[in-house]
Amino acid sequence: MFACNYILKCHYDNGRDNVIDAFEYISEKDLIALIADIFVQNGCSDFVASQIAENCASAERDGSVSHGVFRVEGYVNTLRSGWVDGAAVPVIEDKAPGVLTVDAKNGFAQPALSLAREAFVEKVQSNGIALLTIGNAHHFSSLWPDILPFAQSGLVAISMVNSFACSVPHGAKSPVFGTNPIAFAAPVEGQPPLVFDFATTTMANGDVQIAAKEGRLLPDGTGVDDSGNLTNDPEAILDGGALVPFGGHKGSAISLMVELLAAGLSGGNFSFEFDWSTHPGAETPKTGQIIIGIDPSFCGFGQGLSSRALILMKMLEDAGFDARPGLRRHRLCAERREHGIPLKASQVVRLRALAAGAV
Ligand code: NDP
Ligand code: PYC
Repeated sequence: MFACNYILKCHYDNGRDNVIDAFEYISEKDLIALIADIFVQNGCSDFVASQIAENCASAERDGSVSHGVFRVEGYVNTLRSGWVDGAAVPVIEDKAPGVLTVDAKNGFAQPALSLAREAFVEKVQSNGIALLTIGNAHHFSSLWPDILPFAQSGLVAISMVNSFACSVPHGAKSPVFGTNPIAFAAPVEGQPPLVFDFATTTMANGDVQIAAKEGRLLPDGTGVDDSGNLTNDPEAILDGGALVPFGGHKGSAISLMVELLAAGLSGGNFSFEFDWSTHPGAETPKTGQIIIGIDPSFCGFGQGLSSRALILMKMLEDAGFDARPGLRRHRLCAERREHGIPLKASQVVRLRALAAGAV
């Protein structure tokens, strides 16, 4: 454990400091080990526990708070409910030169991807393009950790996953879609890959939950209440209400595409199709994921994609664009690998109690 702990203080005009919360810096390695212990305690195989723990810790490390340590409790509740199989052994099938399918056997998507990754990359590199589908799977995290490694080895990747019915399609009356994220990663010559990854709703459900916990209102138009009226109250969205797709009918159509590709192609459930009420405590959607991989060396007129990407990135910089998606995460990752990951002391106490089997 890193020794470097500190207290976050709030400075007031009267010159006195009020303590808001104590923070503790924990190394990535220690955080992965702590979370993996928790998952093993709750029925995961060592392999699955290490995969999910690594994923969860990397989300926290790179500032994806809605899918980092905050989600550990949700994984635990789900494992305890028996909704997911923490020791599932995925079945991988080579269906065509450009198609690999995985049945995650009611387990988590990340270990399934990990087992299929090498064979999938071979397909992408021999075929120029390939599709990986992962069905019967639980994805409860950010998508960018799934696809970043492809771009780091010169490939382009696009991934989509559907979740649970908590988004009302544009013009509809009740939720049908999930928050349905899309992620994209591409190599940029001499620079970290370009990566974006976001929900196709106004906000991820995880961020709505965090706002509700912290008593914060959301931006206008984030969702609807149980009568279908627009609301910025996270409690109303979570309690019988729903989110809405970003960008009106345009985001709604993209969310529809994610349902069709992620669930329709993988054989997983659409976001409205599964009933987890039989497993109280279950929080992980049982749906599907796809990844499309492209090897740019098969395309273009000789100049590689990553050098073309660099030209575009330079043009964007010249145009005053300073918010290239992915750069914030790469920066945080580098900083926190050096100095550790800051967690609230209360979070660390809770993680240790879970790992000790005390709660
Ligand atoms: P955000 O709205 O925070 O958007 C994240 C993306 O947009 C990142 O690529 C980020 O780049 C980029 N970005 C953010 N702000 C700006 C800006 N001002 N200018 C330019 N780029 C910007 O994401 P969401 O809250 O919608 O999603 C959060 C996470 O939740 C995602 O990782 C997603 O995969 C996950 N999720 C998972 C679900 C599941 O079923 N498993 C369901 C829904 C969401 P940067 O990386 O540099 O910050
Ligand atoms: O934050 O919307 C979300 C989400 C759904 C499933 C996992 N994360």
